[in-house]
Amino acid sequence: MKNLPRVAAVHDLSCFGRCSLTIVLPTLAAMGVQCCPLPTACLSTHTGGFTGNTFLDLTEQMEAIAAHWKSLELRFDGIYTGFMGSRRQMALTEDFLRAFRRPGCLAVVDPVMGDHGRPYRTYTPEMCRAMTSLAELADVVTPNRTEAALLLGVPYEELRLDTEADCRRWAEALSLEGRRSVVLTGVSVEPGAAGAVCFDRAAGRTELVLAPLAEGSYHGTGDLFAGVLTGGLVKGAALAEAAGRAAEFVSRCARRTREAGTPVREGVVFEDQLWRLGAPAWERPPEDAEE
Ligand code: PXL
Repeated sequence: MKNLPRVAAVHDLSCFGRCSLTIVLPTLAAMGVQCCPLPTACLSTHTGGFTGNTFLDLTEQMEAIAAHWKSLELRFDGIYTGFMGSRRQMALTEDFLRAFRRPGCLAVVDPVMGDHGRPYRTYTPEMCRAMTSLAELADVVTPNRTEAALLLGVPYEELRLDTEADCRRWAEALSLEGRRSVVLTGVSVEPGAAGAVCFDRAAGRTELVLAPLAEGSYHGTGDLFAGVLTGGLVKGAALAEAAGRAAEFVSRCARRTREAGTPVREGVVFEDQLWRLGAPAWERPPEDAEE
């Protein structure tokens, strides 16, 4: 049997309130991808909707873990980066990408910086500049509208995603002249649908992927989207196919969360939907097909 694809996930561990590693680890595992966390920080909760959270900075551990992994000559099929606790962590993550990136290893940078037009509470302008520099090393970036505006240095109000032409224009503007692929989320160009616009550098094509619009906005949906996207890409899916699957899954989980009526800050409910990400019966090895 083939080895599973292996992804290093540079992200925080927020112990309550679904986001980052509490989403990414189970999601990648459900997709049949080995996820190796490189934790940036340990928090009692995420920083959106909770106050008084603890914050243990793991910058030094990041360096030590990366050094040990280097001595073990570990290889990854993908490196996925998300929430960062400090500017120094972004520089370390750049070093990590340079050290572990080999031909065939895909770097997905989710430039986590903010939402709804505002940077997150812990993100300074300096950190946003460092994230822009980290994102320049990516094969694929996955900004939301707020993050796209920060990456491009344009006012949030100017970066509108209401028409297909607008979506294409901004996705292509984020591609660094075609050097990186872009999945710009938060696109809503037709009633009742939401999704992403994808610029695929390999195909030189820009495509919209849409899923049924789910009312409400829950923590962790960006991390869930980027996790499913990364899993799909390291398993060999084309960009728009992986993004379409991610949009569909996030939409389904958001609808399910609304039905459950859980508080927004507790995050998107996804655990009982993970089975949907598993291999379909026709892709399972014959000895498992009956199970
Ligand atoms: O989902 C993004 C995210 C990740 N990690 C932490 C956060 C947030 C958003 O608020 O606070 C710690």
